[in-house]
Amino acid sequence: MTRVSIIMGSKSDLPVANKAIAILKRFSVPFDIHVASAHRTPQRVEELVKQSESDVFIAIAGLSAALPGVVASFTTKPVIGVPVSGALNLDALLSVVQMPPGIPVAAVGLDRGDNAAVLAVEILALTDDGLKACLADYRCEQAEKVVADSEKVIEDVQC
Ligand code: RP5
Repeated sequence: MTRVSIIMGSKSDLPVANKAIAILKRFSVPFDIHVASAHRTPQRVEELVKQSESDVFIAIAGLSAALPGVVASFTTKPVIGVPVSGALNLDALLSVVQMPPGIPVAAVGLDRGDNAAVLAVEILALTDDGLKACLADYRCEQAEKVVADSEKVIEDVQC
């Protein structure tokens, strides 16, 4: 059974989705992924959301980026929206962030499919101690990398 459903507005959003996929695979979270457009295939979006068994949705879209909000309109499960960068950037970002009251979308930064997946894992970890422990390890790894990077920079500068 899938725990996270990724829906992207276009196949061209795949590089952003791949960042989410890498994180979900790292945490062994079962997921599915579909292309469905809020404007071009609204009925397909509705069907995918209503039929999904997942606990969390990640919706990825650029330009007017209605997809995360439309996904949220069809479910009371958490929806994480990922705005995709383009010529303007603020367009997709504001579309994802500026939801009307009562229908929230948890927005991450431009192209941050990775953060969307980490947030999805954090939501699932609320009721999963194994995932909670994996997230703690992940935080430690990130801290160790920063320290290692610092030591490398100091070493390079001194050469
Ligand atoms: C959005 O328009 C998609 O999410 C994509 O980011 C953008 C461009 O779509 P394509 O022209 O690549 O299909 O709906």
